[in-house]
Amino acid sequence: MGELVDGEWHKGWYDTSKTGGEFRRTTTTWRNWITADGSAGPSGKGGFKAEPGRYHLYVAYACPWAHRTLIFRKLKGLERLVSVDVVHPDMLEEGWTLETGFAGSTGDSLFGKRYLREIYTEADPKASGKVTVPVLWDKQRGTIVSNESAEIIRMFNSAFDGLTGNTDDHWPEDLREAIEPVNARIYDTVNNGVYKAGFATTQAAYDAAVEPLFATLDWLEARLSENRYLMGDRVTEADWRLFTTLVRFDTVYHGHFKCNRARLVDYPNLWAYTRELYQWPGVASTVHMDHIARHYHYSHETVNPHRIVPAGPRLDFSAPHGRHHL
Ligand SMILES: N[C@@H](CCC(=O)N[C@@H](CS)C(=O)NCC(=O)O)C(=O)O
Repeated sequence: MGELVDGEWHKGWYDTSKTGGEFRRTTTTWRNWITADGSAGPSGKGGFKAEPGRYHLYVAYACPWAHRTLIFRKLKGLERLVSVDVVHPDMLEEGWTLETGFAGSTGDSLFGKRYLREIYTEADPKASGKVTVPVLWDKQRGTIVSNESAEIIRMFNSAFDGLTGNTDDHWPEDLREAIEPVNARIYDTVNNGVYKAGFATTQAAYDAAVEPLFATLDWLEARLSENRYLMGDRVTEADWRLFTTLVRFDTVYHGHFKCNRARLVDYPNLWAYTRELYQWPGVASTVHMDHIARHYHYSHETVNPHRIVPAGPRLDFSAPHGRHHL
C-alpha cells in the first residue's frame, strides 16, 4: 500500500486521521476513452481508436472494479482484441505487483516489470497518485488510456462493435437516465459501502456505512422480487456493477469487512440473481475466489493482522437460479 508522488513511491496505509476515521476513495486521474473512430470521449483526449491488439488490461482478480472490466471483455467478445495481465493477489507495502507464484497471476507480458506502479511511471515518469487496478494500456502510444472502471466498461460496451459485430448493449440509450441514480446509490452504499465499513477506524464511521449498506440491500431484494434484472427485463451495466460486489459478499465483506447484519444467501432474490449472473455465459470464468479470499485477508494488515485466510464459506453459485419466471 502506498502512492506515487512525482514518480517516487511512498509507502503507507490509508490515513483516516483527518476524516474522523472515514475511508475516502480518491478520484482517478487517467480518463481518456477508446472510441470507434479515435475521437475524444466525454473526458480526456482523443487519439485512442478501437483497434485489434492495441490495448491491454492490467487487472486483479480480487478487485471488484477490475472485475467489471473483465466481465465486459467477455460479454463483448473482446478476448482476442484486448490482452490481459493479472497481478499477484497480495497487495503489501510495494502496492500491486506483477509477480507470479500464485496460480492465475501472469506477470507482466508487456514489459516484464515487477511492480504495477512501474506501468504508471512508464506512462508518466512524474506520475502522482494511487496505483490502482484496472489499468487500460495503449501499446501503440505507450500510455495509460484510463484507470476508471466505470468508464472502461462503457468503452468496451460499444467502441469495438464494428470490429466484433457484437452489438449487445448494456448501456442502452433509453435506459441511461434511469440507470444513473441506481448506479449512484449502489456505488455509494454497496460497491464502495463495503469498503467504507471495512476500512473505518471509528465506530461512528463504521455505523455510518453499515446502515445504508443494508438499507440498500433490502431495497434491492424488494426490487429483484419483481424484476429479473435491476432495470427490468434487460440486463444492463447496473447489474454487472452490482454483481462484482455481491459475488464477494459472503466470502470477504461479511466477515473481513464486518458487513455482517446478513449474508447474501439470506436474501432469496439477491442470492438467486447473483447465481443467474454468475451462470451467464463466460462470467463464471472471470470469478476467482482464491484470489478474492487471499487478497483481502492477506493484504489488509490493519484489518487482519495475522493474515489468516479463512476456510469458508462454501457457496454454490452453480445451483439453479429459478428466475426465468420473472
Ligand atoms: N475508481 C477506480 C477504483 C479502483 C480501485 O480502487 N482499485 C483498488 C483495488 S480493489 C486498488 O487498486 N487499490 C490500490 C490502492 O488503493 O492503493 C475504478 O473503479 O477503476
